[in-house]
Amino acid sequence: MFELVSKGGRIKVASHGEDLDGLFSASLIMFVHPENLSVHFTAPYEIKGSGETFDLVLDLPPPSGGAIMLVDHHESNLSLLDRVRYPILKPNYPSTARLLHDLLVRWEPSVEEFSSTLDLVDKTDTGDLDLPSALFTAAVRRIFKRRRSYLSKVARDLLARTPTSGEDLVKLPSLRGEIELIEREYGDRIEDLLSLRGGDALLVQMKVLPSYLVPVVQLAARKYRFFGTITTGSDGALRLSLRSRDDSPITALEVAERLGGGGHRNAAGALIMPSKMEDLISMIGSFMELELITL
Ligand SMILES: [Mn+2]
Repeated sequence: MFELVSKGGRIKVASHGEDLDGLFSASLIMFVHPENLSVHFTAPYEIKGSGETFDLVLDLPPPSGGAIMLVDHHESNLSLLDRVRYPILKPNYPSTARLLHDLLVRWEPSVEEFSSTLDLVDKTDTGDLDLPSALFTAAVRRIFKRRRSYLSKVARDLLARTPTSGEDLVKLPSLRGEIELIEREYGDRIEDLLSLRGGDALLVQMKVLPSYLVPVVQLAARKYRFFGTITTGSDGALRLSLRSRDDSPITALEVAERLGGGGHRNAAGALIMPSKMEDLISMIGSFMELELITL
């Protein structure tokens, strides 16, 4: 099946450009097929409706233009497999990079040397972030928004450094400048946020903080039974990202679904019009004490 990458011809790959799983999946392909490769970093909301065609799609929904092969672990993409000639989608995998590694290793045993980084990828992709890995994800998202072709450099850095911790990630030479910039500009606010006492429910409306900092803001989530971030899209709609703990009287998914969104039980999201904010506040407020802050 890996004729696709082994045949030596030009291959066109799309991977998720907003997190470590997508980047490291791209890194593994760069390792096994270094020549004649074009990697496009994109996001689910961009590629899903795209008429473009790819040879290989990683950690993303397949485009409506179709793909030869898909390697992915998102259950939500199962309904789109008719767009792919050879789909490999395993929702039980914690990361796409691990699935890709397991497929590649049979054919190219030397990918084994990157297995120490896979534990870190699994951890970050299942939402288990520490401050350094959250800062890494924020930096990647900032680059994705501004100059995404630079992400190839970060992907190559991951191969060269084989990071095994969040500390390793923020030390990647290609990211140092970006991380320092974020810390300089927002370090104080981040520190305030992370020293919050915790409680029942907290919603953070991000007005001054840019939306790429959501992964960092969400570090405060574990101190609350219910937690959400609210960012404003360019079209004026509000993007909610919700988290709940098992001791919350209402799950993130229940709230998201009532607002037309979806996701997982304790991590879900929705896109709402600003006029729906009242509904959101009264819905959560009817179950527990709710704090709302703007940052
Ligand atoms: Mn993933």
